[in-house]
Amino acid sequence: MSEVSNGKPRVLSGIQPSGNLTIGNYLGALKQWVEVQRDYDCFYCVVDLHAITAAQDPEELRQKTRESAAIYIASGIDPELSTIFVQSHIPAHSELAWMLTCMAPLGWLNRMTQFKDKAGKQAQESIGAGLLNYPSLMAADILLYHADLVPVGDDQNQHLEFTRDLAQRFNHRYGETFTLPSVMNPQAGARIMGLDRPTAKMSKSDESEHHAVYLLDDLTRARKKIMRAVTDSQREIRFSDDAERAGVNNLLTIYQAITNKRPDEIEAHFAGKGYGDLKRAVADCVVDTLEPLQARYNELMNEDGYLDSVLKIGREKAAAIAEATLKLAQDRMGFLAPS
Ligand code: AQP
Repeated sequence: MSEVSNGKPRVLSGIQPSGNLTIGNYLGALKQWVEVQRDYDCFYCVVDLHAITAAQDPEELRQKTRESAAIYIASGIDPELSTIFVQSHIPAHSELAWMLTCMAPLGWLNRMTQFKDKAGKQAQESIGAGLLNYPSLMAADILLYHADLVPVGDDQNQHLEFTRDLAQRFNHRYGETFTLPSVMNPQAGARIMGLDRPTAKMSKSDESEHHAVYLLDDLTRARKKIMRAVTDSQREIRFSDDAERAGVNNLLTIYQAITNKRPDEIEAHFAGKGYGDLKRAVADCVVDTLEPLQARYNELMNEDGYLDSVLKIGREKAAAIAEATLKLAQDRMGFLAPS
């Protein structure tokens, strides 16, 4: 049931406004979103319903939601080409999520590594049920739009598999209803690691000061964080899967993802150079990426009414598609239509 609009297959993706967006979010998600928007009918949402799977301060959540939408545009998402909206503005996400939650086996949910990682950091009695059900909501986000492709960092691949399995289960039980989506990871940057702990994924909710470069970091501060990144006691600058060399590998990956150069070209470029040279080169290309993004972001936040109008148009476009899919799924499941 893939829906093709203007002859283009459809893309859907989102980011949680659960903190300050990082260069991990940019390289794993936003950069690919921009790259596909001419060839696909793209829907990009700020997934605030996902953000509340961890406690959020209400005022901060509201502010981060607007901030995230502005960052999407400042990163190069063109509202004329792509549909940008806020997840909670479309009630169909919550409604379909409940229907899918009722079909999701507990065994599948319990196997999700993101759940195990996040739940593992909390006392058993304080783990919210939303954290466990997160993948059913993500499945609803994707299936409502009959998305063909979902561009994400590789930490989300297991949730994509879950979405496909759940869609198949629904289609098998109630008849063809949902499109099975495919995952799309970037060639480089699918998993950017913490600058202070290069064996852990860079996360916007990590509280350590030198863990992540945020997209809205002051440029001097961003540069400092990279110059302080953990490396190792060796000298050679080359890509490696060795855990002990994770810091250098991470810096090279950031460089590769931003410059789009080949690994062999990059290794040749740094041959005979030191870690200080590598860090300076990474800091330069990160700052060159952040500078125009921040300038555009500041303009957008000062442009009265523009962001709200983008989100209003996005909501209307998204709602029309989401509501039609929800109605179909409700009908298939046997809900009595209101007269
Ligand atoms: N470190 C990363 N490297 C590459 N891609 C990443 N993404 C996140 N971190 C990295 C990608 O960014 C998109 C949005 O992620 P999300 O906000 O929905 O949730 P997340 O994956 O849990 O990201 P965070 O930053 O770690 O958030 P918190 O700390 O709130 O849990 C996704 O495409 C993700 O793959």
